[in-house]
Amino acid sequence: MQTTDTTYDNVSHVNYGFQHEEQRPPPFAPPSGINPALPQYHGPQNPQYVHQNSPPQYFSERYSPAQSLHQYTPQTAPVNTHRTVTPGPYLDVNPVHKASRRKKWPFILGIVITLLVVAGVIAVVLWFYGIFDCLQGRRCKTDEKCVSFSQWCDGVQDCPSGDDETQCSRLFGSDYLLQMYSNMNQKWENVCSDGWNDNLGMQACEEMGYERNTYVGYEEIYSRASTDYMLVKTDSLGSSNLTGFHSKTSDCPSNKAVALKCIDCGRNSETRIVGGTMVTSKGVWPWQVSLQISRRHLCGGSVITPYWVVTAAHCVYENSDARDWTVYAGYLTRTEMQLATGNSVSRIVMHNFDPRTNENDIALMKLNLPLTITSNVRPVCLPNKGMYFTAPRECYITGWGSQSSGGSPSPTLQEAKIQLIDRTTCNSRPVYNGQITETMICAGKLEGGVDSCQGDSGGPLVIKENSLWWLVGDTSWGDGCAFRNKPGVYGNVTYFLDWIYEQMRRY
Ligand SMILES: [Ca+2]
Repeated sequence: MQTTDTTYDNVSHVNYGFQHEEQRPPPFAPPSGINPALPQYHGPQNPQYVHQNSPPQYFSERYSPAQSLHQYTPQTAPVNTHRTVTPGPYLDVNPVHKASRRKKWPFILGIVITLLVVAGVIAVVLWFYGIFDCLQGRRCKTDEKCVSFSQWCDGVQDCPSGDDETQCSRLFGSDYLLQMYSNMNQKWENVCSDGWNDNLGMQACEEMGYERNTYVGYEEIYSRASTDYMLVKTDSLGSSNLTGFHSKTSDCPSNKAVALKCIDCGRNSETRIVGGTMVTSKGVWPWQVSLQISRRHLCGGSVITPYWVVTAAHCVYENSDARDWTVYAGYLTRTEMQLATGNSVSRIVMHNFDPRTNENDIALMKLNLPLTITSNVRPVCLPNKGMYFTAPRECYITGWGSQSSGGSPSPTLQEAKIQLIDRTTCNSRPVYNGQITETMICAGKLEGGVDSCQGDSGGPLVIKENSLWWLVGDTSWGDGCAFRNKPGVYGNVTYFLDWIYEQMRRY
């Protein structure tokens, strides 16, 4: 980490980059663009009669449309016999006129061909979007089975691997509102605290991907986030379970929602020396870990549960064998770590990382044995849906990275206070010129001087909100270290939430 004392030029733009979740429908809600309505055919429904609604004046005076079809006789239509008007449907509509019948079939053939062409185009478009046989639903992830929208989150497993029922609850906002997806209303709804209990809480946490033994509890809070509540449904024996939910808008007598805490996270001991860059107390950043191979510090990481550590994908991209890695938690100096055993890794899960663009630079490490949570080893909070971190929000980065470009790793843990930089500024020509995608966040100081550097990779970018620390980013890349207009770029953890929970559930 490179830290020199310079004044930051406030960036006042809002960082919309972290708000994508709200515009995005839940993973199983009908995506607005994915199920296009069949294009309506606006051509003549019955082309033979197409002109009859607006016949030329001299016809309409004599024949109503019905009359012109069925009561027309040549002798009452002298105009046509003299061909003083363009021949066409006016003649052909006469069902008893043998000559006009023969003229009708090329016209019908033309219509049929047109319809076939339109149908062909629609088929190609549907095939192109891969939804040819799944118009009214969504495909299961693990196979090609198409499950209708009404079957998502209905409490019945329809996908062979059950993924239609796995992402039906989530935590919302910094006060941890529990929300469930209502397949009836096709939206997320708060859960009414009436009928709620710890057993349901543990079940909900487990379904999200947490271990039962990290469960903290739940609170009942008033919420204005939604006027609709999901209600706990109890069966005839009086027992309730998570799949028995139903949605009703006005049946929550307490008018309170469930706020659910699945893990005690984001707390630290605040003994930081203001303005200092060297971390002097172990409990200040208790989620920070050192990831090493053969006792060499290579990357940083953040503890999110006793079993799981978040790091950057580029750290493990070329060393993806879990057996090579050791995780050191609860240390400040590299000397201490030399004497410690550390924790072995059982699994590494890497996102679809692209080393060329640094897209999706996030990975997870699962430990063989869970970390013992102490005041020096604690998890940081994963952000919840609906949490917006906007520039120029104050944030902290920590790590044992080098203190200058190309330097060797720092012997002690360093910290730096920086600010979020909005994506528009970060993508501007003098900064990163369009390289910043929605999987990334920029933070640092545009005038340079303070930045993450080699060896900080994978480590935490954290923000304090509601008296808790939240993992907003994982250190990813940058052009040099602490150069002017080249701030640090971090993996956008908020963006990766669904992916993280999915891996925690799966493994
Ligand atoms: Ca289902």
